[in-house]
Amino acid sequence: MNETRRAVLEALADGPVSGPEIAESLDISRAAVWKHVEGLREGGFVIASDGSGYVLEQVDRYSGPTVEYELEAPFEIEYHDSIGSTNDRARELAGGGATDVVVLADEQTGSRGRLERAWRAPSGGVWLSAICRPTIPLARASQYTLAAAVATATAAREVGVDAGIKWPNDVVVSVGDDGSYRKLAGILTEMEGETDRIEWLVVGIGVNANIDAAELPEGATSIAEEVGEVDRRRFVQRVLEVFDTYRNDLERVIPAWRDLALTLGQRVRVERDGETLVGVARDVTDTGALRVELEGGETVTITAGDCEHLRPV
Ligand code: BT5
Repeated sequence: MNETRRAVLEALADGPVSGPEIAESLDISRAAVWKHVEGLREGGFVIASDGSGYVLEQVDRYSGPTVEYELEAPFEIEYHDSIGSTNDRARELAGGGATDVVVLADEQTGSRGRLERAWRAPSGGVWLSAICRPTIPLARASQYTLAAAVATATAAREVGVDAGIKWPNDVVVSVGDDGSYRKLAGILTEMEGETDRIEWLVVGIGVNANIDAAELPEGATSIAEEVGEVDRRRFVQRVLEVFDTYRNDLERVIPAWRDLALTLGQRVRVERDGETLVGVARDVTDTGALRVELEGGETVTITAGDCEHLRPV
């Protein structure tokens, strides 16, 4: 949103205020005020007008301008009702030099999980990809992914979902105390760069927000299923705000991740170099690798892959 439109919006939020008053205080024409008011209405802001002037009444629609409004993080939002994959679009923008842009969609028709697995993304979810250009070595990039998991789990907990993190970065709700869970959100980070420098990083976050479980794959859950529908605008804002806090303070990511992790202390099955290993997950390293104590007593470090929670023996 450009500066003038933002200023008009702020004046309306403090309204009622008349068109001429806004025109005078911002030093623009009355016709320009009218154009901005119409533009804001199209962007999802409900603006009433009566004898005393214009006033901002409601901000509940899910759109780029409404998510940017009152967002306490420096992201510009590019919103789509429907798109193939927000990560694909973000990669395209990143290649063109964009930074701190978030591609947000109501629905995705060709979204991806890790290892090119398909990701179901019907209307009603929160599907976003954030473009970042951090000045960190490649080895620390995983902290951005972990920060995204922390942000998502935190925002979900704030709306009452009993969410936790399953290594490496699934946000899940546990069911029963035997280690089983339902998946609420997934994260896919993609990047370009060299060992000592990251060119860009796209952090893709997919959260099953206002979706019926029937529309999701087996083993998945949604915020609507757990606690009822949420205000997606506010939810996205919280995810981005918490993510922004942690990306600016990477030292805090691993401790926060540990606090939210359901995997630590669990019996797990993991794959390493085609080998299946079973043991108890003990900790994560500074780069987010999982430390697993095997049944024979040896401890191994798993840097990437999938992990399954098992029933305790
Ligand atoms: C992930 O992969 O969990 C990462 C998902 C990232 C999706 C976001 S949405 C915004 C952005 N744009 C994209 O195109 N992608 C990102 P993975 O750990 O590989 O899990 C994939 C598996 O989760 C699939 O094989 C299914 O079993 C399951 N799955 C698919 N859709 C799901 C959903 N909506 N909820 C829960 N599980 C799902």
